[in-house]
Amino acid sequence: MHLIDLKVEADLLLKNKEIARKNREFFEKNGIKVVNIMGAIGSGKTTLIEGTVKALKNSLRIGAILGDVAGDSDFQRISKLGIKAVMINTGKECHLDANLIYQEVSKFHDVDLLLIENVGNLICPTDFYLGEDLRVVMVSVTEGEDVIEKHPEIFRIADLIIINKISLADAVGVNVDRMESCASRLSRARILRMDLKEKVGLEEWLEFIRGVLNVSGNSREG
Ligand SMILES: Nc1nc2c(ncn2[C@@H]2O[C@H](COP(=O)(O)OP(=O)(O)OP(=O)(O)O)[C@@H](O)[C@H]2O)c(=O)[nH]1
Ligand SMILES: [Mg+2]
Repeated sequence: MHLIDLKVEADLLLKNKEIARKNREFFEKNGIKVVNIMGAIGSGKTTLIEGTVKALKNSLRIGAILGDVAGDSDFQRISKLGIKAVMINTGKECHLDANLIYQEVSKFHDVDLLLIENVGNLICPTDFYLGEDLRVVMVSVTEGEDVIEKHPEIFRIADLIIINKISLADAVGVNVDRMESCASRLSRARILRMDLKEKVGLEEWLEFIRGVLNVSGNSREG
């Protein structure tokens, strides 16, 4: 990379950090807990948000931001659950950035929990802090046993790593133990095995977000 490119990249990341700090201030001022869900294309990020919203929407005010390069299918899936949702199409960019989130945050001033689905890939979102409380990185067994090993950086910044679709592991010839030990070599994050189709791991996930984000699932029953 040329020196001038490195300078442009450093400036961009610095600017992103500044705006993420503003997002952070907004979230803290309004008591909003924010989860940035990153992960591989098709690994189950939107399905996880659907499961979370269905389980918690009667006890918490939940909002969602759905990031995709193009299209509104994730937005449609989440909107029809009756929560506040916004779609961000990034066009040629393969990640959300703090400024894109900043444009939308005021719409979520009255939520308890904001779930952000980042653009599906395991590279670009790594460097772009959005002001979130928790970073989740999701992969599924169908991306192959070596998917974690090939994308170390994003797993290093994760607070929680999810390995989804585990009931398909035998069918695709993947050893989940090996995926998990690779993740634990890279990161001290908790690792959750999941299969959203079979409802495996969803309860643990719900407990995790209640606990780590210190939100009580019983505070707004009704
Ligand atoms: N068998 C199986 N299929 C799953 C599971 N979780 C999600 N899926 C399916 O996998 C496909 C992709 O799931 P999504 O939730 O849309 O994945 P995503 O990560 O949001 O995908 P992008 O937004 O395109 O990156 C859908 O057809 C889901 O129904 C699972 O645990 N097991
Ligand atoms: Mg999705």
